[in-house]
Amino acid sequence: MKPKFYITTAISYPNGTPHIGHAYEAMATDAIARFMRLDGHDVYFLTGVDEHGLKMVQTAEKQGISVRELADRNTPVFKRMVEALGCTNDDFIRTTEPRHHAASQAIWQKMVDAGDIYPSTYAGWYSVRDEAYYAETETVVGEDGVRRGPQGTPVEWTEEDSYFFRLSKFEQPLLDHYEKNPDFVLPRERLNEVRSFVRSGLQDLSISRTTFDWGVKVPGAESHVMYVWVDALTNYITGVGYPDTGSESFKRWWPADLHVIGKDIVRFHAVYWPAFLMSAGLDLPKRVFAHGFMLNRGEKMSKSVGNVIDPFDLIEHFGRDQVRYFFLREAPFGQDGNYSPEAIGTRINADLANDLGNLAQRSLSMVAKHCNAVVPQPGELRPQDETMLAAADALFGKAREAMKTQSLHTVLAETWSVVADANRYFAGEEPWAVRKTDDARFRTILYVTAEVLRQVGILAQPFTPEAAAKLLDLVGAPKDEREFVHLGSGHRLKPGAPLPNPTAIFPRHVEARP
Ligand code: ME8
Repeated sequence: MKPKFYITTAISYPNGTPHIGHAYEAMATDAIARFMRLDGHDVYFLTGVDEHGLKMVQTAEKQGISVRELADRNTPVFKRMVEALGCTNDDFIRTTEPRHHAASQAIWQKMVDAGDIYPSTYAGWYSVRDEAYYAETETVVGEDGVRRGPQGTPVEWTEEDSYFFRLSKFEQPLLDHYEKNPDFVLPRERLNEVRSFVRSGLQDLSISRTTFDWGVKVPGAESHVMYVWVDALTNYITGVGYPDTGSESFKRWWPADLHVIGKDIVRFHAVYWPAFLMSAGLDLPKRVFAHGFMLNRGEKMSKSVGNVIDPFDLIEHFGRDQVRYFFLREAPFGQDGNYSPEAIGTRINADLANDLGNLAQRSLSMVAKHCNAVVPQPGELRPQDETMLAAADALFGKAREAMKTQSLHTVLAETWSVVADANRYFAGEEPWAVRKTDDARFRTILYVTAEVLRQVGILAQPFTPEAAAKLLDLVGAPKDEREFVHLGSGHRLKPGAPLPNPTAIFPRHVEARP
């Protein structure tokens, strides 16, 4: 039986349409899911939307519609975005679904049974935009007189009857868990932040609201709805069949292997979520990876600045694979990155159209024209051929090593460095000149180039799935030999295999503005 890998994105608030940050997270998670599948894992990939919370309530009020209508209007757009990006998710969860209410009530009950939930009154600061409670010491009053939380969003004073979760009880267990599992949160800096937050002392957490009724009802206290983060985090277990912990699905997939989230919501995933799970007697996820923010030329996207770019426009303008490649290559995964239409256009032209696309086009056209459109028979290999093939054969080890810490950009950088080697090799060997004097050598150069392209194609599949499939067709890689076990020297291209007519895999992108 294959090893399992359960991976999730955060679930987005559908209080508006999706932005590039949502798209970034979805494509990165999809690339990891595809990588793990190609690397022999049985993968379950969950994404979805977080439809409860005060932010949804307030947005609906502003728009003069019901919260349900707001969710029904935007959720399908998130679903379409995930499809437009080519995501291979197995499920798309909405937190308003009955299965999710049942799961949230069940985990709540477990926490009650453990003695970790008690009624009291909350009085403190709340940020609607972050859907987060902050200690007074975490807030500051700005020059404009507005009090803001640590993420810069306004907070409002909130006082109401509320149930509390005994978060304070989990201070030491959490610290012990971080100590024993130093890769529980990556990148490492994020774990350090979390650790110092926990060390500074955990207050019990207000986990229900009584001033609005949009949410999951608290079992046995119908006037309370759960604090949105209690039910939102629970989506990760709803998605695999909770509360039926005896089900095949739950036993197979839980605990999650990887939660991919943005750096602004680490506290919820690395403090609250493991504490809820410990209280409920459930296993903890193996890892939380916090990616950075995608900034438009260094600035945060905002409607008022007018720099919000619609993911659908980008995909339509540049192409799905191109957008995926750009975002996953441009910024180290885990750090902030910048994008602009110019930067996307430049990268597409340089890496995809020129480096990979041209090499494939030039070499395979020669094969089509001069080698009867079959994989050429190589002659004896020279040292430079061996070196070139060895670089391609070494790729898989490097990629797998990089993926152990979700270093997506490293996988791409290593792969494209072999593409650069192959360009140097091809230019240096001058097959167009050699053809006139030494046909066997000519075929060898083309064979080696095609074999390098095969391995590059296999490794590019998680990132640029359509173009990679096309490249693999063009070099004659059998359809059932495109997984990572087929990388390296054991599955070289078979001389004589027929090849289709070479067509461009990545068109050059001339105009840079969407
Ligand atoms: O936080 N760049 O939802 P959300 C990169 N519902 N990532 C970004 C980003 C940007 N500019 N802006 C947001 C929520 N994100 C909760 C999650 S999970 C149980 C509940 C990321 O719609 C953000 O960090 O505000 C988060 O991981 C995801 O997009 C959804 O953000």
